[in-house]
Amino acid sequence: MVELKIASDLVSAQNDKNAAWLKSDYEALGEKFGRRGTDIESITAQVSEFFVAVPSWGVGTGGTRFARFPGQGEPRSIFDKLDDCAVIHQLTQATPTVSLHVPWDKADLTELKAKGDALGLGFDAMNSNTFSDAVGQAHSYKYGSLSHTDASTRAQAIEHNLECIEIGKAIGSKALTVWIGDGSNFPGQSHFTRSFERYLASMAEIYEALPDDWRLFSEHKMYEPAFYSTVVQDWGTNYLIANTLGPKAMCLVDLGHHAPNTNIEMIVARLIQFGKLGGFHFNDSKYGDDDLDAGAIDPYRLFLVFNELVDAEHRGVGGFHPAHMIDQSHNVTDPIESLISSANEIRRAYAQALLVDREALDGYQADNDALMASETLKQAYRTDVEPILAEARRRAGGAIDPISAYRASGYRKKVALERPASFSGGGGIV
Ligand SMILES: [Mn+2]
Repeated sequence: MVELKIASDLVSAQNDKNAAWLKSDYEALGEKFGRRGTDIESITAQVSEFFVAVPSWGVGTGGTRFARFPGQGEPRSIFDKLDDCAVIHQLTQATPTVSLHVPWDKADLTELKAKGDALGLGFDAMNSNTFSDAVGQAHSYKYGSLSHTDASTRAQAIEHNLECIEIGKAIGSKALTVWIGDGSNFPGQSHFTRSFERYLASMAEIYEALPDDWRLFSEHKMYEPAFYSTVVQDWGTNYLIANTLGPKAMCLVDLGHHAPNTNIEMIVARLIQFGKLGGFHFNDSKYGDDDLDAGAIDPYRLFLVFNELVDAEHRGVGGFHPAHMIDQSHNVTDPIESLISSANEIRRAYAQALLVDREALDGYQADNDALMASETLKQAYRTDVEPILAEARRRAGGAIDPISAYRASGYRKKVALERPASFSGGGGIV
């Protein structure tokens, strides 16, 4: 029996209030789909099977380089974080797994696994941290980690990643995500070739220790914390890494880690074509690595990314199972509400991408009919799929209107009584 953080009576009562409009809107949408030969039930079934992992670090309030303003009732430990993640999954039925960050989430492994089991949560990719110094570690990462000029610092960073694999094995994870802050702030500070050689040699040792049924995700980022160059700066370098290491190594695309206006959906298509798309860190951005909520700034771009994923599914691309994870920082919202909203936005983009008439699009592409090709995508994107998302949640036992249900539950006020405000750092934005 899964432990529920929100009383199921409350969710039912909230759903009763919304049942009438949902029934009517879902039927109307089904009718509309019927006229163009699309079965709404098949779309709802696919959406119901689409899941995204919540980041443990996302349920705490983030910060900027300038300040962090703590929220009410922030989680004090990984166990509190898991409670918050369980709320998100209970209401959305879209986030059954949590991605952990070590050493932030270090805990007794038996207790960790038991807590996940009790809440009905599994564990997604493990995230290592060699971009900040843990208390008491022998060598500092100020000048890098896996690519550091000093061999003992590199060895320490490798060892940390091996520890993450061990922790992940104990709790049922199947992937390790490596993001490093390594790079330089001044031209000439680092030797581009030698630092990348050192990085590749370190990653090869981590790869060597990876169980056969695991995947190793490398994550590129063009700047920050290094402001002149980063060792893994873009998808090309990321592809070289995955290709050099071997079949278990794949590229992770964090939507916020590119220059403004970069055609991310095209990067996604290229990585799919060459079998190296490992997965995503979903978020949104306006200027840089803003870590805003998925779909908050440019929902059309999110749709276009999903358009590539659905296209690959449609073409039956072999061995295609990208990991879906959220990676955001919440500075001005209740993190639980932001993550509920983001999980819904990600499902929305998926549902809309499922509605693209692929046969028509193929035809317009063959005829070089640019306008109608674009209209075909727009027609799917303009469809209000909220009744499908809400119906998928309702059928799975979630909330028709999850944010209202969350607010009505008083969960935040309740945990605020048990959890004192924390002014500590550790925003954890990777
Ligand atoms: Mn990320």
